[in-house]
Amino acid sequence: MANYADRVIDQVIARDPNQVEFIQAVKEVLETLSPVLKADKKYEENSILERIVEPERVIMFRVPWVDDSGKVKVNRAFRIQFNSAIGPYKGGLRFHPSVNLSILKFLAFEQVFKNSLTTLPMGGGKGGSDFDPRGKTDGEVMRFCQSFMSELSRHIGSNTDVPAGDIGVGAREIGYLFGQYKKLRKEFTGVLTGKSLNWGGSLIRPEATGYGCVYFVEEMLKHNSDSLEGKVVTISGSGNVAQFACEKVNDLGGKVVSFSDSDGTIFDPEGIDDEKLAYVMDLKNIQRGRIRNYVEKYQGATFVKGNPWSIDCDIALPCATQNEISSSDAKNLIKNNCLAVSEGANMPTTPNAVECFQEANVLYGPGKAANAGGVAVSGLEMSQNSIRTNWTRGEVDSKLKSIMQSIHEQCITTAEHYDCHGDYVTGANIAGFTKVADSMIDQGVV
Ligand code: NDP
Ligand code: 2IT
Repeated sequence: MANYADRVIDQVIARDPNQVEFIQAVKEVLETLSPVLKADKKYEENSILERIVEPERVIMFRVPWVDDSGKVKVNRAFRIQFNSAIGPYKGGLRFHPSVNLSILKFLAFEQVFKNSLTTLPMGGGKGGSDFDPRGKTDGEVMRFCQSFMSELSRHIGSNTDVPAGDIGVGAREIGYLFGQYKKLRKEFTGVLTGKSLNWGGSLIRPEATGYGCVYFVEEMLKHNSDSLEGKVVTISGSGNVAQFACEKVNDLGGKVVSFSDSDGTIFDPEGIDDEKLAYVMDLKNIQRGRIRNYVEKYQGATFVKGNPWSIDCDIALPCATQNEISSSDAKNLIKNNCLAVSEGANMPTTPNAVECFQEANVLYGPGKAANAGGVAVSGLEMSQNSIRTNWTRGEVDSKLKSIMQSIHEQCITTAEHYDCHGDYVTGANIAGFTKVADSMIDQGVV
């Protein structure tokens, strides 16, 4: 008879055969849990896997809004409240035309284990809509956000479910969402994170995911008696996570040579220093332009279609989206002697590509560990809101750094404990899982 994890994977596939991203994420976690499931039968006796793969609640709703020409548009939106065993649901909102139930369930499932690793009391959730903010005016984005929140506000709260940003949801969107929540509920609470500083946001939250991803790779290198100093780094994406990953690599003496978006990649062999990064931040965040504009300003750089994974590098930081490193990309990176991969994005590496990295002994930091800095500082924003205070930049940054160090330590010691030396995937999955699973057992069948 198939083992417990395989049987539950089969049930998930049978139940939702079309949810390919969700199935991928479930397999990735469950396939690494065998050592702990074998060592302690309580998980199987309590049907923990059957319960942990099923969201506690899925909310799906219509978002009608009016565009600038007066036409009524309709988008579809979701909030997946996946697991609240260790705290209120917590996780971002994604606005992107590709958004569907499978993608949000995979993201919410990942979030459960990621949040557990942060050491903070947060359950897992995710939400979003197939709305495409690209090419929309501020007024259109505002009306969409207001309509979205008119429904979502019934389902969230500072002690029940606290959304934040993700792809397509940044400071502008969080502002419009917060304004509408406050108006409808007549309360000023920490119901969203990633808020602006003037009205309850935390210093370092915008930087946190990118900084955290670089702190994580720094820990992996340190653990192998190496450092970021002088390393050539490729980064994909050019949004929030990519920008602040670049800033921290520069800080720590590395050289970033690429950014990308869904149109293609810019390669700057001279390195994207802080001045060029300031240009990219203005281009992407204020002008809302495309990354290809970079080569008009900096003549030494080139623009190519496709992703950055054929560029020579010591370190790769995928910071765009899921499944952006295929096995042939992984083979390219390995051929070019890439030492380490730290995932700023969620599930950017396909399962075959993960295998390639592990076989080639590339240091591979999976997203649920490497990009947990964002949600960790969201947790710190919730704490500051609750006690009505603001910590300094230095205070939040040093807490972020120690959380990333603790996540690295949990990965290493858990992998070691189960005889999987240096396997960050197994370490992260088992460490994230046991805290949530044990809490579910404590709380009974709910
Ligand atoms: P942004 O919206 O700020 O930036 C997203 C970037 O990724 C853009 O450059 C975008 O290019 C590119 N991108 C998005 N979709 C695709 C695609 N299908 N193909 C190629 N490029 C694409 O989002 P974030 O930087 O916040 O998020 C990036 C990743 O990091 C996501 O995987 C997200 O889940 C993850 N993450 C984010 C956290 C956060 O705190 N923001 C926390 C943890 C993880 P284009 O403009 O062409 O779409
Ligand atoms: O994927 C993620 O961890 C996020 N988008 C951040 C979630 C959060 O609640 O800050």
